[in-house]
Amino acid sequence: MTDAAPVRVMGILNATPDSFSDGGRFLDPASALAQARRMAAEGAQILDVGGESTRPGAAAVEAETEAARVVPLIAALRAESAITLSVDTMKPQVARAAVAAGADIWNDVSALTWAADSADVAAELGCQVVLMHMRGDPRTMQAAPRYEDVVGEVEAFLVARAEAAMTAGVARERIWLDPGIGFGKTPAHNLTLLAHLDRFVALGFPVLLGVSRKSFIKALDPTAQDAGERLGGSLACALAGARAGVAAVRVHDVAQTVQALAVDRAISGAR
Ligand code: HH2
Repeated sequence: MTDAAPVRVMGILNATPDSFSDGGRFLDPASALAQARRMAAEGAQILDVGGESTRPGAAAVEAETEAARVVPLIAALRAESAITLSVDTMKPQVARAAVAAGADIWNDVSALTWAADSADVAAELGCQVVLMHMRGDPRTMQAAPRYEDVVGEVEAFLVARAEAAMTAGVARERIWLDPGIGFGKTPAHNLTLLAHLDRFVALGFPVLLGVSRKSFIKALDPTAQDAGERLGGSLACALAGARAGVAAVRVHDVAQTVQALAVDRAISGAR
């Protein structure tokens, strides 16, 4: 039997016109709600609702526009379900409104660096917080990223951001870490991080891994030019995460990921 907790699956719901893989599909509230229900039925334990794309080169969105995309959706989901809800935003004012509407987690790809008061707001909200590593910002991050030691540098950044959050008053047990696959990294950097996920797990915080359909997969399979053709690579990464002990994987393809993780876990349990 395996004794580690099963990996949780976080379903991605992008209420945006321009996300790299599902942009425009769930901007309309009825289709967003239908997708959320589908992902919950398929076994997602967390839903991550975003209103601003963070794909390389994405345009920034005003807080009011972003809040208008995500807050009514979070309120509607909270009214009908007890599922854990996460809001994917860098902006404290959007996080504040989302938590008031029922979000449990603030997933911040800027690791509470986007605004001067981000860490204070996170402490005040008392929600869980995901601190993700990114180099630069989404507009600039893929311009020739360089590291001497990508694992060590990402690790040092995440430890520093966790300390800053705790200094501001965020409780240790509310903090998650995420190495930020694809955020200011070459395909080789992403693979090195994926090969050393145990280093992040060893820091003692739950680790979130977001790899689903990301473009580094096409560096390994040039036929996978479209994001929708990267399921196999996404599942391989999810299994690597599970074996390294991550707490959750953030995915577009919930049913397939739940099945792959269940089979992998059953094989481990049969040893
Ligand atoms: N990746 C994306 C967005 N948010 N959050 C965390 N914690 N970790 C990630 O790896 C991560 C994230 C990018 O993926 P997606 O939401 O599908 O696309 P877009 O940013 O274009 O909306």
